[in-house]
Amino acid sequence: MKKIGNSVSNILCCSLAGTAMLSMVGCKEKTEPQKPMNVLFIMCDDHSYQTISAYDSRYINTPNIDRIAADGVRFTNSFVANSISGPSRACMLTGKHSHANGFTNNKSSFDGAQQTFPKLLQAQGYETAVIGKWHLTSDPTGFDHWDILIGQGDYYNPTFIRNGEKVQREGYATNVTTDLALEWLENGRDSQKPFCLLLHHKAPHRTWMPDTCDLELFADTEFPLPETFYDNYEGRDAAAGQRMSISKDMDLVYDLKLADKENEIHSNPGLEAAGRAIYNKMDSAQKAAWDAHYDRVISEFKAANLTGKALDEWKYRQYMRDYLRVITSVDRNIGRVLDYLESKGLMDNTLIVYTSDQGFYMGEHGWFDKRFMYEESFRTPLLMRLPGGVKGDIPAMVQNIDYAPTFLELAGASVPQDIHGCSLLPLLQGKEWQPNREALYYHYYEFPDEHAVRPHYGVRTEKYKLIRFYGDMDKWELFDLSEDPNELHNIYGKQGTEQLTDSLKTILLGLQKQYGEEEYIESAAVDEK
Ligand code: SGN
Ligand code: CA
Repeated sequence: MKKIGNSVSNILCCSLAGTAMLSMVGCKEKTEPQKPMNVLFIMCDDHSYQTISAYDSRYINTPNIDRIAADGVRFTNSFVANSISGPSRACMLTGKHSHANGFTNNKSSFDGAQQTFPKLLQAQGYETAVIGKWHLTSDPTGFDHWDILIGQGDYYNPTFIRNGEKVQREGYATNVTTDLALEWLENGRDSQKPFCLLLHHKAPHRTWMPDTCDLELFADTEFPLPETFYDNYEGRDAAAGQRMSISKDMDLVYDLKLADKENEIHSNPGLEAAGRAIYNKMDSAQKAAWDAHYDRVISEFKAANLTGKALDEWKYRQYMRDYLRVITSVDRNIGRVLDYLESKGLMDNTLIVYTSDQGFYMGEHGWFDKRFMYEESFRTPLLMRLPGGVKGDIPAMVQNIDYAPTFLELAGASVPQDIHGCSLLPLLQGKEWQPNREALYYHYYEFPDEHAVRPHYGVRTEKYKLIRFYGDMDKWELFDLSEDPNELHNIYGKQGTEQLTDSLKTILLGLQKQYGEEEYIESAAVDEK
């Protein structure tokens, strides 16, 4: 793929680029009135860029998701502001970092009275809808139509809340969510208005339950272990203290579906019971398909009697198989949506976005889950297809707070001053772009939680990352990403890094001031050990 856009050499600031775009739209309207571009914002939950073939072809082929990239752009340096579901969604809706939108962790409730891009698009004449995972506790606001899963939602026979009414639906969540989206596109919306549809799948969230038709895929695939699978976390105390290890924390019955009929396999009692309860919620046909697959896996597992590294590696491979089966269904359903848009002539006036609420560990560092500011979970896939826009790779460092201003600028709406993010539209149009920030700011707050990731904030430049973990530990980490892309060597406090550390702390403090969160670094300044 060719490279386009470069944040370093640009001279225009974000707001100036925005002004240029608005005047361009204004000029166009004089001669040729056009309906504003539709927005189809597709997001999956926990979809790693490692498992999208447009990014990485080691594990799976995702031909349909790749169609978006092939005809549009692939952001190669796309990041989130807070690597966890609810907070990430709140950042996207508001274009603001977590402390400013108030949804800092998954236990929060979103203040639906605040400004969001769907509300601003409604004011601009758009018809808006959210279908699928919502995860913000309070009811959606700013949507003409909403049909959301409750909390995380179930993979099989999920209950939705449709505009306030509970509806239980038979079938597999990714198929059902796609059906609902297609139904709204076909019959539900006002076709006189431009639309903005948030199609947000629950897949591939834990516990990675495949559709019955995909259960036999990858059955014989022996995935190579990631380079850092046996990381010993030396020099990284927060990494050592997590509870998201495939070896120690991935549950045989709950995560890996070894709920044997003989009741001989036992794991964490709470998780084991939850695993058996999930199975019991399926209907008889679903159970039969499930048994036809997992009963064989269970008997082979029992016969192998694995221990130690052999057991760890079996768990990793079983996790990969289920996760990739779930992605196969996601990709097939994205294909259905793209085919629909093509058949209705909507490809020429719809911006299509594909992303995830964060990245995910596919065994790197020995982990599943996310939360850390380390690369695999700080990054997130981002593909966009803008009709008439450029094609290829965009290497600029972008963040999920940038989506809201992008959609607003595309719609011809002005971008409110209090939005932290920066519109990506100039990048999509091949224009010069310079973000309104010196580097990326990150802050994860949720602690204590089931995976024991300590709260932390940090800054990332193109070459370096500085992180401060706080709470029940007070530790800094510094990585030279060009020398150490796997972030195994914490060089914080090492001789010769003093100047670099000072300058990164200055950038960090500057960002915290810019975003109005400086109290964190002020308390951090006490610790200069
Ligand atoms: C659930 C999962 C966790 C996961 C969080 C947050 N446990 O609690 O493994 O980290 O969601 O995920 S589970 O037993 O319920 O599957 S998030 O993407 O929704 O933020
Ligand atoms: Ca998630």
